[in-house]
Amino acid sequence: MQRTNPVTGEPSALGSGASPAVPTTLDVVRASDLPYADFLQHYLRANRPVVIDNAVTAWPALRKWTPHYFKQNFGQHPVQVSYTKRMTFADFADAVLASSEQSPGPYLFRLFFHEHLPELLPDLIPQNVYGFPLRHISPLMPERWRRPDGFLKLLMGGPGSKFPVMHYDLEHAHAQITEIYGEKEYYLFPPEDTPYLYPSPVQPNLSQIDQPHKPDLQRFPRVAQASPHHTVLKPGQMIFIPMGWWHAARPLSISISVCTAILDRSNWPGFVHDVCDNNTPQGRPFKRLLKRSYLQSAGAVMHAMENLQTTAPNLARALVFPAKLAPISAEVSPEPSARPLNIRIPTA
Ligand SMILES: O=C(O)CCC(=O)C(=O)O
Repeated sequence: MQRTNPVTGEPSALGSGASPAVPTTLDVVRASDLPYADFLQHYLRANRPVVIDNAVTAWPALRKWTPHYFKQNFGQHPVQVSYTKRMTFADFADAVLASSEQSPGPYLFRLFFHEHLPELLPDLIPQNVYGFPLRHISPLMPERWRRPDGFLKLLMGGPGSKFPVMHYDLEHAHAQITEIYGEKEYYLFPPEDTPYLYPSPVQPNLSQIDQPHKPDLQRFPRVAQASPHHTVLKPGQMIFIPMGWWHAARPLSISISVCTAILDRSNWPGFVHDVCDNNTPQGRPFKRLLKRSYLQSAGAVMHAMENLQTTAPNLARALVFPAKLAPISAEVSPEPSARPLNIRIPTA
């Protein structure tokens, strides 16, 4: 008898005698049952993915954003679709509307709001409290990573399209993606599955498996030993993707969502290692040492400020500066979305 993938219902890859493991369905937790402190403890700091239902309910974007809305209101605006592709929003929206499994259209993943379309920011207020970017906000962060919006960007595509490649995020970033319109499917794999996921020899955070929802087991037999996790994200839901977790995303219908990065004590050591050791050209050891020393000291100060706010909140409030140097939640931090940041996002 032919085996089928229990999620997609499609035939499993043939010929290897193995089939992909049955995906684990990701936990879905209602926002009303998940105080922010619990999210930090049970998911963010436990490096465990989760889907939060009703993470945002009041965003005007939930009522307004469709491909037609963007076409009518921003049609002539150029959009950076991918690293190499730019087109008008009208052409992009038409391509999304025409996208199908047989003839996939483009998938937008490089449109940073503050840089390209700050006019849309008021539609994302109030901010998603679970997507609070934490240390990205701190004035102690070097400018390159000081992003009170957590690198807020727009993701959009139609059926048949997909985020180009299964990957894990660089710099040990945690990610959160909030669905606004339509449905998008995610496959996630934990960091310990890396040996089974065929990392690219050139860029090891990218997998060579092109269709994680129905992997070709003849080309990629080891994937049968991996532990897929699965969900379909719906409007108002957010997925939290912890650092190092491989993820692949594909719209099941026309899908519009937004994405941010989160940096805190849980991913700080990995972040410091990546930005000081992994990405720095050889031959500048002194500069690297200075950068590492600065980030380690800044991390220690932020840690102390964060601890003070949780262990002695009244004292921290009276002192004022702990929340300024290292705000621990959206409650103690100003809304970032209301004002353009006037920043350039590095393209490399
Ligand atoms: O398209 C998606 O939902 C995934 C986005 C993502 O993984 C990324 O921007 O790194």
